[in-house]
Amino acid sequence: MIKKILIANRGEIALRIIRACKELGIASVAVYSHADKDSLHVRFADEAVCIGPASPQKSYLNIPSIMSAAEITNSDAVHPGYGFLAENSEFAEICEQSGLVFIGPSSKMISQMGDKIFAKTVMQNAGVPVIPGSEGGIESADQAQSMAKEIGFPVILKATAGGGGKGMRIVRDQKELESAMSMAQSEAQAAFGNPVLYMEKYFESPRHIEIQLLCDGKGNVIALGERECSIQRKHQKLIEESPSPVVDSELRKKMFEASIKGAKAVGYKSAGTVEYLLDDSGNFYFMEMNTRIQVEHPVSELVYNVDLIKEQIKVAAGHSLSGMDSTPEPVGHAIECRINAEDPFNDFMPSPGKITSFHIPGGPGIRVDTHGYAHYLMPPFYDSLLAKLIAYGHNREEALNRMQRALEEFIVEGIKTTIPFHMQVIDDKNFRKGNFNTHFLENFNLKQITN
Ligand code: MV4
Repeated sequence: MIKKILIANRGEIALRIIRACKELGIASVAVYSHADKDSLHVRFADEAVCIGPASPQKSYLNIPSIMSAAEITNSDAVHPGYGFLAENSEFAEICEQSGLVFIGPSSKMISQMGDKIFAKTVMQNAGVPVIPGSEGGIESADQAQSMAKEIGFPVILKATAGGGGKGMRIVRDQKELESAMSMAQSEAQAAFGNPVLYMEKYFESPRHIEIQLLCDGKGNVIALGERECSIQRKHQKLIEESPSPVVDSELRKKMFEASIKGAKAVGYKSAGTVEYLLDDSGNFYFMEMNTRIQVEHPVSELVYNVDLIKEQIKVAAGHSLSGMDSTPEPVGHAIECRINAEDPFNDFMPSPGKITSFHIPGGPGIRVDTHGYAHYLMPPFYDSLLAKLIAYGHNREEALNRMQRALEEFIVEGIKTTIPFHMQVIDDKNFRKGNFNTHFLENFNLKQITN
């Protein structure tokens, strides 16, 4: 039984978790930094505890402060959201040791999947297709040269402690390899405290497709479709949708089978996501597994008619998923635009500050997850996500048409946002046709508009 959840996060995801708690009859505790004292998560939670100054290191990443807040409020579980401590195995371990339910997988699972080489190896052993490349880490420049010769250029170097694109290097021929290796190693050491790299065949124009899983840790695994996440910029996703315009029921079935096999092999529990690259021939390859709830979870919720946060809390409380269809069919189409406080006409520069006017769209098929409101001061200390605008339709075209009109209804004044950028992408011929890959935004010609 979970009676009170401390939410170790802020922003829209903290609100999202509070909503799930209310629907389940569970009390919620917000934690907040000095910069967030006027935030909606503080107002909507049943209780709120200040955990430190604005700096993330001193507040949302401050484990002793968060543990104290859990103790004084008599919380019996912690929901980490995404980012911050969500994939910090030490935090999960401290929760486990203090008898607090960490709403996520075990600390051991987080550290195992956090080691990308280990994750690839266990998935490969479970029969999941993985990106061809080194087995294990790279141990020397000589070894790297012979590996690259075997794999064939171009190759990509990745940090085993990385993920999401940090510390990666594409290497196109053997004379670049040694210097690329030493640069990637230093970057990895600086960013993650671990210099170990692995090597993969570099795919020139893949799609990024991920499978949403929900697992009860008792052997029941449900696959809640794929998300198409190819529209990204500097490894930040900007638009996600489900289903993918290129995944048919045959490919979906294969991706489900692989993902379920992998999750069962590692004994996964909680919500999780398996990331794949998909090539032009319809082959998919495991890249990494995310052990958290993700920003883009709402598109899966809409097409599978499920509340992923409530389900995540229920399995953490020991509920079983037995008797449920492990591969349900998608109904309709959902697409999400991330509305960031950034200036798309100035290299997506962050645009924090006071929101002077705020009007959210509505009507059929529209969902907005946001912590914004009129007169809210968007702080400069955290990520720039202000709102997730999600459109649902019977099919992709209806979802896109709803998205377009909802973007037109959305009013945010006082700061710059990515709304005008999204309007142009949703209008793009190739985007409309579903004809894009991970390089779409590199080649996208954003029309300068001033207002
Ligand atoms: C790749 C890849 C091609 N081949 N791996 C990994 C993290 C994700 N955010 C991007 N990643 C990629 N991994 C192999 N084997 C292409 C990407 C990738 C990418 C890589 C470098 C620069 C920009 C990129 C944009 C999208 C995807």
